[in-house]
Amino acid sequence: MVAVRTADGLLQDLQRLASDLESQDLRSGRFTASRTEQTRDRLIRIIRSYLIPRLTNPEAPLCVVFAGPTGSGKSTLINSLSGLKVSETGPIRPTTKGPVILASERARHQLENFGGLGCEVVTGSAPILSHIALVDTPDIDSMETEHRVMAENLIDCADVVVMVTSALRYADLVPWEVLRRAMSRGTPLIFVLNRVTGGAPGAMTDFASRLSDAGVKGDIIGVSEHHVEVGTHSVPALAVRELGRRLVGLTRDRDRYQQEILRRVIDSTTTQISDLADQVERDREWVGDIDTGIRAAFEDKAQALDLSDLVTGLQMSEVPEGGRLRSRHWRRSNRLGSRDLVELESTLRARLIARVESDLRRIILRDGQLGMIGGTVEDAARGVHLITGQAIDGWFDIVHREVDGIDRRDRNLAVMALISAALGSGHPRAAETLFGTDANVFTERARRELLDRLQVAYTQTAAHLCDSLRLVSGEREVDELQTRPTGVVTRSHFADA
Ligand SMILES: Nc1nc2c(ncn2[C@@H]2O[C@H](COP(=O)(O)OP(=O)(O)OP(=O)(O)O)[C@@H](O)[C@H]2O)c(=O)[nH]1
Ligand SMILES: [Mg+2]
Repeated sequence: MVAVRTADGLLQDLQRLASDLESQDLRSGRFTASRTEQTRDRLIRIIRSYLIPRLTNPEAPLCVVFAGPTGSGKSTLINSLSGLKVSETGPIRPTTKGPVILASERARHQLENFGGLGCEVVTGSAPILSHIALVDTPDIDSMETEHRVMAENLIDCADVVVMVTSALRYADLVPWEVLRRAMSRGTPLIFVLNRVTGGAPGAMTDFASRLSDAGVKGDIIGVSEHHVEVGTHSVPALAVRELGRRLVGLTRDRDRYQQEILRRVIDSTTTQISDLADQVERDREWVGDIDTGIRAAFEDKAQALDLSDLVTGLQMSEVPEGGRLRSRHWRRSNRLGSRDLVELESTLRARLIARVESDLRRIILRDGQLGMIGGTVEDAARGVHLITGQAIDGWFDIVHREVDGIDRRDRNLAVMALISAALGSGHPRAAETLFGTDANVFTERARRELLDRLQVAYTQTAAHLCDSLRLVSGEREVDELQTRPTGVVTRSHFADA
């Protein structure tokens, strides 16, 4: 009888930990989101699909997950260990496309949802199945992302991982990433070097030194090359005897073994949760710095805004000084049509937008940290068009209102003279001729109004850029995720360990 003894409340603590992970918004910005979320999803899966079922259902068989590259012989080994044709094998790669589990009939219902995946469970009465379930996985080196993800999910819920590598191709096919991932969870690993032939006696030692060079620990079992029986898709029982013995050996002191694995997985999972919480805090600080940096840089640019050359080359720079302007003849022959004014305003509008946009690009290029946000720049540039465009249109409205008191026939000219004077160009006396002695007041007011509006546009552009980076800085607490794991570890000190 298997009985995993743990302190009261461990299960509830794990449930809460999983809920904490699920409910926290761990994103700190567009560029940190997916990495953090992937880690979080994996830790939730380990708690919900491995630890909690293991604790609530201690009698479930020990799950041995066979993983490895396509064609390494996983399905053939599983068929051979069980003496049945369970899993399709074959020359067409990859052959196994979904999880197939071989178990005793008694354990069927506990395994249909193994690893949170719908699994095909095939039952049999081979002795090895009395305490063990053999889990066949799709290839881990798959071109099919779906296969790889499935295999990774299954490995995350294993009590033991059997990593199968073919002696024919192992040199370039050791899946280091997957191995490290399996080890990071605390799962015991057994390596099978499959299809070892008499012609390559050094393969086992060579394989062993490759693993140890990479800091990977685990027993290695060699399985010799044999003829595969056509009907059963298996090699003779003799070939897998040592592997079978080793696996059955694990179930002898099942209680102790199970507790040891649980403890290892709890330790590694809780450590990773604390690390994740720390990482999220660091990410948040980092994005907080970016956020502050962006806003400060836009503020600086807004303060240093220079409008002096904006009207260069435009017709408005030719507004003459008072004497000629006073001449009715000149005014008649140079009367500004409203279409000319619209054209002039639209050129000026484009120049102002281009100025803010070029400041935006300069800020982003100057900041190395922002180099990675490429696509966001275009998004923010579109924001500049909208924000700055609105600011300038509002300004034009004001300028038009300022000339209300002027003779209707001279209004377009007055708008131009005011714009020109506000931007520091044209003859100051031109404005004076049209606006009288208050010309300075009009000019200064228009100038201030434009600068204020542009400053707001800079602030809004900075906010828009920060928004499009989806920066989430420091407010939300990850305290729960930093403290609760410690409680879980304390409780996981089993009564009889
Ligand atoms: N001669 C010989 N052929 C083998 C042996 N083991 C596996 N094979 C053959 O190698 C091919 C691949 O074996 P599978 O068991 O399907 O490999 P797999 O790891 O399950 O592959 P996927 O399901 O694609 O991930 C099949 O054609 C097997 O018949 C062996 O010991 N000797
Ligand atoms: Mg297979």
